[in-house]
Amino acid sequence: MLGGATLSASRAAETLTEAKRGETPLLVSTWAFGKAANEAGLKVLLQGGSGLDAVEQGIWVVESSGDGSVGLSGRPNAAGVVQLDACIMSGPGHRAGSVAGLEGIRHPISAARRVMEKTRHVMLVGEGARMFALEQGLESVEVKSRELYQAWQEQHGPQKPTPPADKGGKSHDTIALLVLGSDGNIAGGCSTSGLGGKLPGRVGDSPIIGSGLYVDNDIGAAGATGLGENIMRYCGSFLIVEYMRQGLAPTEACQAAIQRIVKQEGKGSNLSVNFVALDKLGRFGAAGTDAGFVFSVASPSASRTLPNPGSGKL
Ligand code: SD4
Repeated sequence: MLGGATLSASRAAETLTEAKRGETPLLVSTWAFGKAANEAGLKVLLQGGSGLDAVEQGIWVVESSGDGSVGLSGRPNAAGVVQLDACIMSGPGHRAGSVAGLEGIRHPISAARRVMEKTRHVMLVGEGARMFALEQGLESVEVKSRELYQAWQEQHGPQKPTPPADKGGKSHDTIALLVLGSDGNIAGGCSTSGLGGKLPGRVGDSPIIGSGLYVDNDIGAAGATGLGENIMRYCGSFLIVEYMRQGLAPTEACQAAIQRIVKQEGKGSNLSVNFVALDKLGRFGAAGTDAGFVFSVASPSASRTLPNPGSGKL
């Protein structure tokens, strides 16, 4: 029994073999801004680029769009500093790279990709991540975090302030972009400025492999947006991929993960937990607790933004 979804091994196998194979390449991403990201990624793929190129260049579009929740124009933390989180994952080789609390770098997704490709590590944070990104020649802007932190500490003291309680309003948004290539390989990425007004140093789900993003080249991928604290305690994206491994279709898997979270957190909570997913067969799906959550899907025949299928039975 998994989050209300019971599936025998034979039914799971049946589901996978009988399911209709979807069109590829396929790109699935969070929110309406994902549409432009998908289209940029699709163009990269159709011109012969890799899945990782599609993820990176698709996410660039949102990181440089002036959106208030991704990239340098994103939401500042309690001290007035924009700290960015991003990760990337490649199905072949099960590789991943991630940065968190990164300041002043235009494209955190590129920093994450460089961590994956140029280091023997998976995750770099804070000043180390920034130094690495600068060494890699990534585009940057001056950071003023030290002065801003000092002013903030003088005003509040280092321990006291807590970020404003998030009730799932418009204080956050994240791009998670999943790609299934025509070669059957899967890649994904995630980028955000995180929760507005967060405590300095707070890291959400987005750069955490398995929470904000997860890719398994044999099964599929999932990505998250919402209140990180309610996603990362459940390894949300990993959970969805595991549900798909057991035979659930992408939307069912997203809903099963939400049910699992709701069971623990209580039905009355305003959870702000939203997911997108795709599987190896080219099927896609999503589910979210936010009424306003939408997701975007592109393939060579269509590029659309679709409504939230809902969170299943709450
Ligand atoms: C975070 N999950 O930092 C991110 C924010 C987000 O829609 O996704 N907002 O908690």
